[in-house]
Amino acid sequence: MHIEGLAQDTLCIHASQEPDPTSGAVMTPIALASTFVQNGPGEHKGYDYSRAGNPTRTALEGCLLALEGGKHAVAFGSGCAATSSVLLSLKSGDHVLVGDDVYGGTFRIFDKVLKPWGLDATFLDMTDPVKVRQAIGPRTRLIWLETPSNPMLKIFDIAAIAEIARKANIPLAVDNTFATPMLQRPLDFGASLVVHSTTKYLNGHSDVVGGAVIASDDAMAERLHFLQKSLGAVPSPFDCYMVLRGLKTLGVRMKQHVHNARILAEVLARHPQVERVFYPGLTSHAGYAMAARQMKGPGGMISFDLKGGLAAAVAFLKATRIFACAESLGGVESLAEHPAIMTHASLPAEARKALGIGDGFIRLSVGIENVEDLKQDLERGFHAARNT
Ligand code: P1T
Repeated sequence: MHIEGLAQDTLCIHASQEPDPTSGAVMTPIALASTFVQNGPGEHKGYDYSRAGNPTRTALEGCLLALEGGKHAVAFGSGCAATSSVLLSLKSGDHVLVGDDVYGGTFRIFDKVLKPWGLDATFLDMTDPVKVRQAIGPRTRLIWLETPSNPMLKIFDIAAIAEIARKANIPLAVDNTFATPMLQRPLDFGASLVVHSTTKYLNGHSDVVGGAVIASDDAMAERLHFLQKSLGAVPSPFDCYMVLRGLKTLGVRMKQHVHNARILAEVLARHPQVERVFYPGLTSHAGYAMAARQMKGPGGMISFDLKGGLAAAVAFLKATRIFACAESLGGVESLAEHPAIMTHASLPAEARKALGIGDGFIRLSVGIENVEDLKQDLERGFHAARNT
């Protein structure tokens, strides 16, 4: 199908998902084979061994690249595998500028895995792009950021930072997991790479762990394909199928996530037990104007500071019935978690403190349930927190 000119919602359902030419099956087949027959040595139909390439994976990669507006997409077995593979395209002695607020597992890759190998990283609040330019050193080979960031929901100006990166001849990688291509396409703003944990909104049903990188540049993509094949952190054909299946409803899901999150953020902002709310759709949020410029909606993630510290936060997280206390995000079901103890435990205590991830800090992944039910559920949490 010619996809030029088709809208994002249509691409989710049709891009790279042609009916199977051999049977006419409307849904993409799951090619479980680990190896592919060759007419003679090196004579094959484009696939030789499933780690190097797989038809179901190709279909997923095609859909992701259509959605992000890239030239190449490379799928991985997890978001962390996608992140690691991008970083392994660098070498010992190189330096990376990293947004100061990233997923705890991403921080851990920099701090505990690649620092001992000689990859140097500086974590920096990128709200002011001038500071990014000033922090670029002679060994800086990559700029990496999340926007909205995890878990503070900071918004960084992708176009301004991409322009700084371009002038310095350094690629900019944007982890677009929180926004998804439905709300923000970093390559359109000049980023070179988009990274995803497909575990989250892209799959959308909390039943797959996966990742992907979408690139605008041939050489970078070639290197990533090489790393995908060489390191072998590839997704299974079944998981590729699952993400493709989830992607079909990404458009409608994101609309509902945003709808519900907007309403809940307002409820939290007015609540007497809430100290502060972090949601890019609230006018009180530091990144509100920037989010309105570069995003089509402020997303489905909200963080807030609950009054009463750890005891109140634990009581809250134990009391909600619809918001399950669990790590991860982006599924149809609502989740709540405590970043200091859960997703961001691998950050040093001082780094968490500097960011504002305290004992009463709670992160919500707002699902697509009925919003009145979600409101009542939050009130259940507040009620329990009051009694601590
Ligand atoms: O879990 P995995 O698929 O490996 O993805 C890692 C990852 C990468 N980037 C961002 C922005 C993420 O949020 C994550 C994973 N995050 C969680 C599990 C979480 O609860 O925040």
